[in-house]
Amino acid sequence: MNLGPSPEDTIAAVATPLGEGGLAVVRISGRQALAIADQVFRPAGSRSVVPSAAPSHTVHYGFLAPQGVRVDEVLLTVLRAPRTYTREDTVEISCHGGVVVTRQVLEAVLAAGARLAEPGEFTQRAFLNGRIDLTQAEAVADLIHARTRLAASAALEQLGGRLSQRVRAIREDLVNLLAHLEAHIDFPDEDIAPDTHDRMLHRLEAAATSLQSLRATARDGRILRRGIRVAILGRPNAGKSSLLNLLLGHERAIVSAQPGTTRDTLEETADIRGIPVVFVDTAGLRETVDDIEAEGVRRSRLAGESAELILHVVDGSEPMHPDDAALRDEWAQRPVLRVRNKCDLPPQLKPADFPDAISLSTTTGEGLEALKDSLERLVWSGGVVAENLPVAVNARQADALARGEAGVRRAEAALRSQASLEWVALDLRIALGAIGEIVGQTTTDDLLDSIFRQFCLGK
Ligand SMILES: Nc1nc2c(ncn2[C@@H]2O[C@H](COP(=O)(O)OP(=O)(O)O)[C@@H](O)[C@H]2O)c(=O)[nH]1
Ligand SMILES: [Mg+2]
Repeated sequence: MNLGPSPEDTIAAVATPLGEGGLAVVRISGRQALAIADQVFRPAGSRSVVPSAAPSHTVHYGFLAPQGVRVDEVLLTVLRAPRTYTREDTVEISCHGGVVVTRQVLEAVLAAGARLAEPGEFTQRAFLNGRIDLTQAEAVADLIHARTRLAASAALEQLGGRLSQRVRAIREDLVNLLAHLEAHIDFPDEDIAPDTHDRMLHRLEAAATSLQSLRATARDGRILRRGIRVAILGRPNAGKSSLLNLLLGHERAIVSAQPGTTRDTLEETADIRGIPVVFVDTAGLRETVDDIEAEGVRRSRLAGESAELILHVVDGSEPMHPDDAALRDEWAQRPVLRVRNKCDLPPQLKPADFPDAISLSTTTGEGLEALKDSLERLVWSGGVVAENLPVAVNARQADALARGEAGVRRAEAALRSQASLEWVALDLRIALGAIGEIVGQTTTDDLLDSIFRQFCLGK
């Protein structure tokens, strides 16, 4: 793992986004954090103390003044190990959020002996020092990157240890089982009693089922973290751009009575019932002699192919057009929601021609909630609600769960076929290794590197 020169280093970084803001925070963590703070900070006031003499969890007013030259007026927080994010001595300097000021504060701290932190290094230390496990470290990144409240609350659950608890419970049971098996291996003369044998099989089966059901949450996890792409498709003038604007709640796309107005695809993210949805508005699908429009139609088709879900929008105030019938049939096997738009006008479209369609009017907003309901139902595999959010594992966790489950199933098969207990134990150890990776009990340097590299600087 790339820890830099040594974990003995005291590290520092700007923890707030770069750019102008009211405040910025420079964070320092490590053995020398307080000594470094002493060098750069001049407390103000008569009863003031230097950072190294200050009690833990106290805030101090003063000046950042390396070598006696004032750089900024700041608030400095002293946090002593072990009750800190990294479990190391930590100092946080809140300075004014100007680009130059922030850089000067950071430079002063580095000049006093700190090293610039790598991305995610504070969190990496929290993990290495045992304050959080790997699922919790990943939850920190998920929380920072969350695009909806649902995604944020899922991340917070994981940060609180919801996933860890479930994984640890499964692991603990398998560890006990392994100890049991090993005792029998050590005393080969004693046969396993039939009912003990059955109980062992039952426990392996239960563990495999639990691992499988955790892994099944990966789809929801992917949706929460990455969102889904929904392409809005249909003929020109059906009201696709109007629908995009309605879904976003603001006028993003140009709406016009002139067919062929939207020529390029245009995408924007909206929060639909907690789901981050990337809506892609497209050019109307029709035969055209205009080169630019033809390119737009080609891109629409591409958008439709790469989207997880299609919103097929049809103008309900007109009879079914052969092009729409062709699109309807073309997408029969795809996840698609049919929208019969312009329901504020007298209907001309026969329901049988466009079955299961949601009646909607982008003009009056009628049908919008029904559309969101359908979208929500189609997206989640189970009933996900914010108050009762199940765990939602990420791709790395799902991969480890799959290997864990495979190992448990092999152990189960070996035990069932009366194979040597050594084989059963071997498969179980492989499974335990994989399960241990989830929380970080067993890890490799590469794995840790790839996880923490995704973090922002200063976290
Ligand atoms: N009456 C009515 N007109 C609509 C509705 N939705 C869109 N329109 C009109 O239909 C025309 C085409 O809309 P637009 O969103 O640009 O369609 P697009 O080509 O599919 O993107 C515009 O004149 C809109 O004002 C609706 O629900 N009711
Ligand atoms: Mg349009």
